[in-house]
Amino acid sequence: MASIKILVPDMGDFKDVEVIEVLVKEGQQIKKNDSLITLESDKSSVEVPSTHEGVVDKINIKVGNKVNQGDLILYLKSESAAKETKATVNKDKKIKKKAEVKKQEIIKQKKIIQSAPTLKSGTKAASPKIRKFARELGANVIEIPGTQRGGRVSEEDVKNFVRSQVTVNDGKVQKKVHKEEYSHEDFGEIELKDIPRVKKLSGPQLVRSWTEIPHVTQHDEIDVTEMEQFRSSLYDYYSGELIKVTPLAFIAKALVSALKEFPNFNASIDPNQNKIIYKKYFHLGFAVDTPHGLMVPKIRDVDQMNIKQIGEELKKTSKLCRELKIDKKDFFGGSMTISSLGGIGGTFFTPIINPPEVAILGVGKSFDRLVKINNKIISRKILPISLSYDHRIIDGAEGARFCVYLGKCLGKDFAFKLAV
Ligand code: CAO
Repeated sequence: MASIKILVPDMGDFKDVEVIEVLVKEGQQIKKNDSLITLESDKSSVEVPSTHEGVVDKINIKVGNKVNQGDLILYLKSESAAKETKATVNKDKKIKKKAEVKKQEIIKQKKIIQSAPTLKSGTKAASPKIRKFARELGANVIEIPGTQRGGRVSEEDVKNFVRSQVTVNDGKVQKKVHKEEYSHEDFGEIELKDIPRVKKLSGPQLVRSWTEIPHVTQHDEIDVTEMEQFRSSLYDYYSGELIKVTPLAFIAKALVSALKEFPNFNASIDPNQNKIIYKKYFHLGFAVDTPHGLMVPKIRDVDQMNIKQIGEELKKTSKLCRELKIDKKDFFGGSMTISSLGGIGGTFFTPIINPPEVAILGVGKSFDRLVKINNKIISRKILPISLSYDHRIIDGAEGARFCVYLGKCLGKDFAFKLAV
């Protein structure tokens, strides 16, 4: 079996082109024309095919290397190569022709061939279509934060990025230039750190929500005195042990009830068909504070759970998030989100809707308030809530009714019913 060298072919004007992907492994059996490596210049990327079939013996190239015509890619053990020695001259011509065709293809179409999911830093995974789309909008795909698996860039990421880079002045689109009058170090010592990965991923989604959705936030207060008494009196029927559930489990149950009563809150807008999608399931999102940043996993079919099960599911899911063991799919497919800061503190805030959902319920920390009832001053437990909703789908009156309904669900007449 002959050992032959596979070299980088003629790439025309392309010099010092970066290897962004090695597509074969040592010991791998490959066919003629199988792609060996992907090269990427600032204009395009191209896969280099094998000139022979055989077994990859030794790879001489790494991701990140800069290569030119004639550089050694790998050694290939090939039976067919031995037979073909005589025809080498013709072969060379064919290879050159093939490389020439590739070159023309690159120049003419500027077509970018899909790059690998694992890339060295400084390069980005994106399909040829997305790269082309980004280029057409004047964006460099390398600068765009990708929200897909492995940081892959989607069309939506490109749009969000471009939107974040421009302002519209008198109908003219202008590139945003963030220029501070002074730099931070002019005022003292500073430290530069990378934005954590989770925050980088959630950033474009938050910008999209903030800039695209007309938010209205309705604040309200719910008297949860009886609910709280009931919560602290929950015992396991068999073991007699106290059941520890936080108010959030009750709030989740009440929210499901409200979603059934107000289907507009369990909906999404389909911008392509200009329609409203009504969801028949009740998968609630919960904002979870983790050391890596905010995550919003979904708990599925909350309508089929009792308070205790919701409490357990909440603990399990938030643990998975904090240990970065949560499945990516669990961040999608929600009905509505609850963002509870009740365990930390504070009252009202303006939660940002998590698209494609159309509403989010913010929950603050409950507090005691003295109120006059039947001429008596008594202490009641008050829960502050802040409901943000998409005004394109939900009217103010409906938002207010939703809050009133939630108040009833968590109020003295209904809290007990929620537990079953
Ligand atoms: N009022 C008063 N006390 C509350 C409360 C409320 N609304 N909500 C929770 N508490 C209490 C709990 O009962 C618990 O008390 P004990 O320690 O005595 O049992 C304590 O506060 C801590 O609760 P918790 O926060 O651990 O649990 P939770 O079920 O309420 O919340 C979770 C779980 C995962 C949502 C929460 O841990 C978390 O990460 N919250 C932050 C969410 C966030 O960052 N939101 C902002 C997103 S930006 O829009």
